Amino acid sequence: MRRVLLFLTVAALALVGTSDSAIAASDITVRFAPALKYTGINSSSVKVDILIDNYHVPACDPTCGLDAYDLWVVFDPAVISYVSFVNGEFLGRTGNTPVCVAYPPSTPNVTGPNQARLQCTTWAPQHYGPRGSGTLATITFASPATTGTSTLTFDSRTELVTVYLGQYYRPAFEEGNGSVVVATLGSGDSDGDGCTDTKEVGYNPALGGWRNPFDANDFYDVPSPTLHDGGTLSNRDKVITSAKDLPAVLKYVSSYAGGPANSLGVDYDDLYSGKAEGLTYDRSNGVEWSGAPDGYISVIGDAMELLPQMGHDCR
Ligand SMILES: [Ca+2]
Ligand SMILES: [Ca+2]
Ligand SMILES: [Ca+2]
Ligand SMILES: [Ca+2]
Repeated sequence: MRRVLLFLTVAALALVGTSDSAIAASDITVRFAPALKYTGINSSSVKVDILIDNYHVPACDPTCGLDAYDLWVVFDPAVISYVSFVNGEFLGRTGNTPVCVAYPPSTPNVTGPNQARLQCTTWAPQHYGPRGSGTLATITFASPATTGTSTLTFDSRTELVTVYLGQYYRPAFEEGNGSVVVATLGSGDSDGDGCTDTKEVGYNPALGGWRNPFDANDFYDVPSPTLHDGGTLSNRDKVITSAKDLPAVLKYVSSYAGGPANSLGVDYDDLYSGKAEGLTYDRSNGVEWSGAPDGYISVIGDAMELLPQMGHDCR
């Protein structure tokens, strides 16, 4: 995903040339961090930061900065519930005093049941507001006794405001959406990728953490000996190594769904338990780690997804 966004950004810059205002419209971002937040059920403190990157307003560069913001966060109330919203360090960074109002979900005439709003402004500012990057706010959710995934997005009314010489500026910005994944913490392996749910929601990637317990593609452990060589799914050993997993994936490189066998005689479409065996080795660029099969196995699209996971161990 990050690679795709980078490509789109580069493509957009190429299209607009060097126009200051057009670049400014695309290089400010407001995003959730972490973009993926994992939690167990029955937590009351699932915290997600809202970060701003590269805030500036070309019309009053380099003097002015952020004077107010109005964040509308949309989530799935069937999966998580809203607890609180607090202003971060960014808005008051230059010495002004932020004044904030938080509107919980279902505030009459303001927010719907799936929205929370945080409005902060600097009252009688003595200084120009901050420019650059920092933490705008932190939102805390609770996860009830149910599992699921809630995406986090910004309502289109979200805005950033700069006041300069009596003019109001509301620069355009890119939005980085997020997700909160609520999992049952136990010894089970909900997605069958070899890492228990508990390990997947942990914070250490080398132990299988920072992953989604409902995404079977984010732990790139594959059978070796390969299905092509008569192996079975039980040849996955719950650890990702250069001795087994990398050569197994490389063996399938240049095979694709509906295509002929590659130069090693490996055919994506050969069946294993009624499914194309290439599916077991095929990945794409995922949110944090490898993502779902995309029908083609290559060095760039697949083996390169495995390398950052080398040594990750769920045994
Ligand atoms: Ca798992
Ligand atoms: Ca997983
Ligand atoms: Ca392995
Ligand atoms: Ca692929």
